[in-house]
Amino acid sequence: MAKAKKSKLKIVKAKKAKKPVAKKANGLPSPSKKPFGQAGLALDGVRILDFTHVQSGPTCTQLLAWFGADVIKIERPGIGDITRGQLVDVKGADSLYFTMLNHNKRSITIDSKHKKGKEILDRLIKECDVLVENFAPGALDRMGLTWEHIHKLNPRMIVASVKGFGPGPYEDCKVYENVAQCTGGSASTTGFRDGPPLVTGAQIGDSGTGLHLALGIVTALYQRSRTGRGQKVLCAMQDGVLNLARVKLRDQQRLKHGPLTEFSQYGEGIPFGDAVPRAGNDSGGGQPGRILKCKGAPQDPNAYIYFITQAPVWEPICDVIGEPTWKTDPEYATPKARLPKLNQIFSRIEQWTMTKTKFEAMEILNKYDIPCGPILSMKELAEDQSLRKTGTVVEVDHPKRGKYLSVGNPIKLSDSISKVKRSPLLGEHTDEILKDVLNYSAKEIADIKLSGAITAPEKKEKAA
Ligand code: CAO
Repeated sequence: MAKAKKSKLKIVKAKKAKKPVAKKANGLPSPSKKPFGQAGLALDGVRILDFTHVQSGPTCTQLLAWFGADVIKIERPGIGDITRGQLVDVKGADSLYFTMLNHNKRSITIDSKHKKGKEILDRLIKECDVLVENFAPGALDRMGLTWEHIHKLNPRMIVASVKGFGPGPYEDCKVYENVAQCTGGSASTTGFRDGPPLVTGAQIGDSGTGLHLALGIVTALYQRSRTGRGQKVLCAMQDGVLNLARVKLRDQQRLKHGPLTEFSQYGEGIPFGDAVPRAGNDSGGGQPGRILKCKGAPQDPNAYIYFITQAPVWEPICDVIGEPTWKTDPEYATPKARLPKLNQIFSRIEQWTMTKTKFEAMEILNKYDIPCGPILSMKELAEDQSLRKTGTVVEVDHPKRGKYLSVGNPIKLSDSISKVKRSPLLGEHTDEILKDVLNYSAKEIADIKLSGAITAPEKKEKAA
């Protein structure tokens, strides 16, 4: 692992990591005496050269930073990650797009095409454990940072990349979120049967692939602890989306053996084609489910609840909705008998849900273990106190924009601290990294500044 050095963010605390684990009399480690999530930093001592931008790569390196890796984000002088200036809400401040994807990182500006910039990057490669990038295909090589070059400088280096596609006909294409959703099988299976394909709001192409990449990186680090060798890690966005849509590939194969009986269209007598159709809000788990109106709908666009008619709780469902005879009536008593009547059954259940708010319905149904979930708006999630308590929604303070909300680390480790720290300003840690990580002297740093390798062109003119 890279040597831990001092940083203003104090992400790396090498001393703590080296403390021996307390042993019980039988020689086995004792559980930590610290409260949940306070015992240390899981990735303490891991240093990441973060060459990522936009969303997919930054999602990955933010997760690693939350677990305690020292993430050094390389940005283009004067410009930085393009998202700093995208969807700006507070003039003069980094956008929420950027701040919410780059917590706990340090920022250094380096022109990677400048001779001196290349020299700095080479020194960073020797000091880091992992290089993460999501440039367009070939861009890293064009900077001179080929796998061979990197591996020669640091054979332990793991080089992790997000690309739109894996090797194949589209491997040279640039890809954004919705392109990945469309090419990974999500869009063709999302939406209603009689409408066009739909993309989802969850960023399964970008953030989903970033998550996959983070797993690839920690797995490669684990393997390196045995082999001593770095390796390449590649996550293609198309592959990531397809992985998340795997139940639809399941259904594609089931189609050969007959209609998909849990789909509404089966009950409506509409024949299936040769590809998995869009299922609307039908549940994909084999237990029929729908989104139903609650009190306040449709004026309130989120007064809805997801309701699953799970077979084991069919009897309580009948009691709750006031149809006790359906428990024994052969027309309704078995899942098979119900399949052709799902529209009628759900419309009866909706008559009941419309008499309750989504929260009242949730409370009643949960007493009987009837699976359901209110449709929560972003406003409701932002105000949810239980999510604040667990750190899943956090308030962060930023010197230029003030307080804002973010999603914290959704992965909770009982022994690892996961404190969310604000994103860095562009180049905020340039001097600190040159000095503390790369051991450049004050004179060398001054020369580097004059060279134009770490400053934007207009600043270079002023200095000259
Ligand atoms: N110094 C100098 N040049 C730099 C630099 C730095 N610090 N950082 C980046 N650049 C240069 C790159 O070298 C590249 O130059 P060349 O084209 O001359 O090689 C140039 O900036 C643009 O890089 P790019 O092609 O990656 O960026 P783009 O805005 O044109 O494309 C994107 C963006 C996302 C479509 C593309 O990067 C991509 O397809 N990435 C892989 C898939 C991916 O992650 N998509 C998710 C996007 S949303 O999360």
